[in-house]
Amino acid sequence: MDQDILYHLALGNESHDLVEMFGDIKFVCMGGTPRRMEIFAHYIMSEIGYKLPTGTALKDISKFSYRYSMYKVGPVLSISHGMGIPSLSILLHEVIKLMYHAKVKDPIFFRIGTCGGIGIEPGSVVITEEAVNGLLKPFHEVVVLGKVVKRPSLLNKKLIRDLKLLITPEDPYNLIVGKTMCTDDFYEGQGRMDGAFCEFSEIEKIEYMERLQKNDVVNIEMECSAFAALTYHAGIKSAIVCVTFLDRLKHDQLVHPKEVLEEWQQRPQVLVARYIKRYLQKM
Ligand code: R2B
Ligand code: URA
Repeated sequence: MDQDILYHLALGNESHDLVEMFGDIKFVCMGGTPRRMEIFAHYIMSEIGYKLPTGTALKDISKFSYRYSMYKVGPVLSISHGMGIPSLSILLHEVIKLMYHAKVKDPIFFRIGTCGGIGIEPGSVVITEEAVNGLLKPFHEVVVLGKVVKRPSLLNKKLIRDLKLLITPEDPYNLIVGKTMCTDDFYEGQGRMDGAFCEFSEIEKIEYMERLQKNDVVNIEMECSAFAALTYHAGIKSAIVCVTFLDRLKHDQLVHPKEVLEEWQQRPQVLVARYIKRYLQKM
């Protein structure tokens, strides 16, 4: 296309010099909320010792899309993807095209997120080894021209191993590498009884959670299948690192205080920042 408008990012290849703006990107980090990704942008800036040009401040490049937030800190992009597969999928299409227009070679994509754990201590961090859909299959399915298109939701094994090695004895949490289930809903779709509707019993819920556990699912969130499948389809190395906010064998509601959840949310950021820092030091 001569003209490509990346509508949801408020960018375009004719309106912006995308090579000049993004040509040096090495890492794309995504997470659900604009606030978390702004905090990550500031954090990664101090971690990699990046200095903004004098007289400038970190700014939300996609502010005028009113959809997603995007911050650039040297070779790192920090972008919010919203909740669920549709929101993430729109963003990934446009960010993959952005990388292409900017002539970026071999970027690494991370999702740094939150999730519900199954039988693990809240505050634990999970690196997704395998992303499965609600039917426990390692695929992302999307209807294209009235037909189901099935794509494998695969993640980079070496990246998973390298991330796992970055935990230190001082880190106050468990790091688990395991299977993550992706759902299209936070309430009924994740077997919660506290939504506006619930048409199953507590026994059925517990049986379901135990079935997930028997199938080695350690956490549940709402984007992993699409994130893994679309990055894999594009030939982009990617990994998913999420902190668990609760143990779904015990609770449906998020009972921990906001300050505790905020502190936990930093854990995936710290691990991914360590990876980025080491990678850049080796360059
Ligand atoms: C984790 O948290 C969100 C729901 O609260 C969703 O985006 C996800 O995957
Ligand atoms: N995000 C989810 O998708 N589920 C949870 O239980 C917590 C965070």
